Amino acid sequence: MSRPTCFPDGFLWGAATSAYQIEGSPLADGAGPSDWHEFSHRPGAIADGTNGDLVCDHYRRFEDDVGLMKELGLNAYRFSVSWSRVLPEGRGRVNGRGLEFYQRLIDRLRERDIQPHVTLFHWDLPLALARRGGWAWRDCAGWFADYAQHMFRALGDRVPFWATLNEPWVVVDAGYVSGSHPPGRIAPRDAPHVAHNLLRGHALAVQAFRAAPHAGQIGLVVNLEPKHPASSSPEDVHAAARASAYMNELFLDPVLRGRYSERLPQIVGGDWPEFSEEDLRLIAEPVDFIGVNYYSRSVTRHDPGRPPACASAVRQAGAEHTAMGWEVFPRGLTEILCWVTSRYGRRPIHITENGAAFEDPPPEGGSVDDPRRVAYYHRHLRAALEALAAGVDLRGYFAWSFLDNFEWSHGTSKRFGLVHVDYATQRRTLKRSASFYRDVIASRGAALCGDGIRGGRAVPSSVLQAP
Ligand code: IFM
Repeated sequence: MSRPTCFPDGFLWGAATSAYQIEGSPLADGAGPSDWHEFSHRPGAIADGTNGDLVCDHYRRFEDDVGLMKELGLNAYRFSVSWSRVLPEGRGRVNGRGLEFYQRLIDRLRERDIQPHVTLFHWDLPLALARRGGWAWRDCAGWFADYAQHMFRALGDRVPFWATLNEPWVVVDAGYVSGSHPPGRIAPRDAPHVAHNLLRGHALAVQAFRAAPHAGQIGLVVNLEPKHPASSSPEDVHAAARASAYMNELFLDPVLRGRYSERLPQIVGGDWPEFSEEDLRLIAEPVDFIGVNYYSRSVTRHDPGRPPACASAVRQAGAEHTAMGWEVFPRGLTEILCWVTSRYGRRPIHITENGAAFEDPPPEGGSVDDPRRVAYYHRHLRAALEALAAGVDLRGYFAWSFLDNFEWSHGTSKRFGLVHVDYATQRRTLKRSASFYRDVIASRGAALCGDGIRGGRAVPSSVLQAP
């Protein structure tokens, strides 16, 4: 196969955000509270004491933000819908004004030839449902599908791409294993049921989508990372395999292979519940694409003190790390895309998130100088090209994130944006990574080849070396 030096026609060039992370005004115009609204106001829950009350004020500034997207040359924008804006109690009564916000956003995007890529659940669960047990409650799946159906009816004629769930693994792991996200519990016995109900909700929503004629496509978004053993000892090799089963196979195996990974019982101490064949058939409802969120790899060692996979990550001395402490490892993107393709068969993939938080300097002269983020994007986009060369059916790339935003339990202290946000004045400033990405998009990737980039300043070749 000849080596592609640019991305195919029709490739989605996007950036991504999520509702609670950027919108602000969480209770405006009849919206109900979400579990994240409640959680972020708990004393001590968020590292820097911030919350989603205002953040980027996107709810009121979305028209200007769409203008900025156009300036970058994006042809797609991935965002999520706040379930409790549309259904304040999570079910039953629809809040027309909440729905209108998304209708107007989508209309503005379409006027600018930017395709909406809509995620239905990016972690903010209506508080009314959370109080009844959230995803640990079997009925939550049905309520999610009902909400999805409202969205398909209202917007199905103008949304080409839908994702049901974003990173369900984080909902399980951070919500029920580490307790750093709502409901903030350490309840590992609930974790398999939460995972299963998320999958049932996903599948019921896909069925609802298929039940009416929609021209669009629907998929699931998962976060994946290669798990590399810290040593060649059998303990570490097995630990890496368990960690991969827990993170990478937990959701994709049942959706794409019709059964849970055979390694899961080892992970939950032989306690993986017996789920019915009927549920498993439902969960395997075919999807149109898989969304992959990629940030880093994990070098893994055996660690009996770290359930459920009894594995922990080892920081790589000498490697570059982002402000999140995540190793910069571009080759891992190629590796994980090839892994999906070989384990589950060649199928359309969107990179639905990829990006990095760094400690950026303040804006100066109308720009923010973020050379490390420029290099991060440069190297990961090249890794995406490598995946195409290896035969992966890659259809799109979404930078995380369009704007600096509320990074969950870290609050606004971690900045992932292509666009800097001054939270006090709400002023937006394009970072140099945004100009770089604009050049890549304009050249369909050709600007990635060779050492330099057109437009902005060149990236020194030393920065672009392996890994
Ligand atoms: O900010 C998050 C996003 O909400 C989900 N994926 C990972 C991002 C960075 O942590």
